[in-house]
Amino acid sequence: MFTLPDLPYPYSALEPYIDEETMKIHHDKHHAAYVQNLNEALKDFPELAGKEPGELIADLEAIPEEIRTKVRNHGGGHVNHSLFWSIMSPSKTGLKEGNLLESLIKTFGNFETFQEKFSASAMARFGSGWAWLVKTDTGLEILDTPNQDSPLSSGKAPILALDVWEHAYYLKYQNRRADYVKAWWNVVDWPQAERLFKS
Ligand code: MN3
Repeated sequence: MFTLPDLPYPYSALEPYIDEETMKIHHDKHHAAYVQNLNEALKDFPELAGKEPGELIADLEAIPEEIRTKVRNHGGGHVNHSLFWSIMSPSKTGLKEGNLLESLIKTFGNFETFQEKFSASAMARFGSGWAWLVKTDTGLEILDTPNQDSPLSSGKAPILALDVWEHAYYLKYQNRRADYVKAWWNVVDWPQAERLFKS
C-alpha cells in the first residue's frame, strides 16, 4: 500500500507565496486522494503494489489495461505531488553556482531566459496540468503535461515541477495563474533541484 508522505515543512512555511490553507487542502485532500485511489486501483494486483510509484508510471504499457488509466492519473498524481513538495522550500537559496546552473546557461543562454520560458510553459498549459524542467539523454528541456501525466512516462527525469491545476493556487490567486507562477520562483529548492540533476 502506498502512503501519503508528510510535507517536509509546516503548511505555513511557504507563506506568503503559497498560503497555508492551500497547502493543507492540496496535501491532505488532493494528494491523499491520489494515494487512496491508486491503492484502490491496485488492490487486486499485488504484484504491482510492491513497485515504486515512479516505476509504475515509467512503464504504463506494463500496467494491465483495465487499470492503466487509473494508475496513470492517480499514480501520476502521487508521484508528481511527492516531487512537488520536495522541490519547494522556505529557505530562498537561489541558484548561484553549480552544474545545474551551468547546464541551464548552456541550454537557454542565461538563467533569466530559462525562467521566462518555464513560466511561459506554465501559462500555456490549457486547463489542468504541470510545467517541468526535465533531464533527457541530450540535456535539459522544458515541457508541460496535461492532467497528472509525468515526464517519467516518456523516459525524462523531472528536476522541477510546477502544479498549475487551479487547486494549487485558486484560494489565494483565483484566476491569476501568472501571479502564482511568479511567486513560485521564491520557494524553489535549488539545492534539491541540483541533487535531482546530478542523480
Ligand atoms: Mn495538485
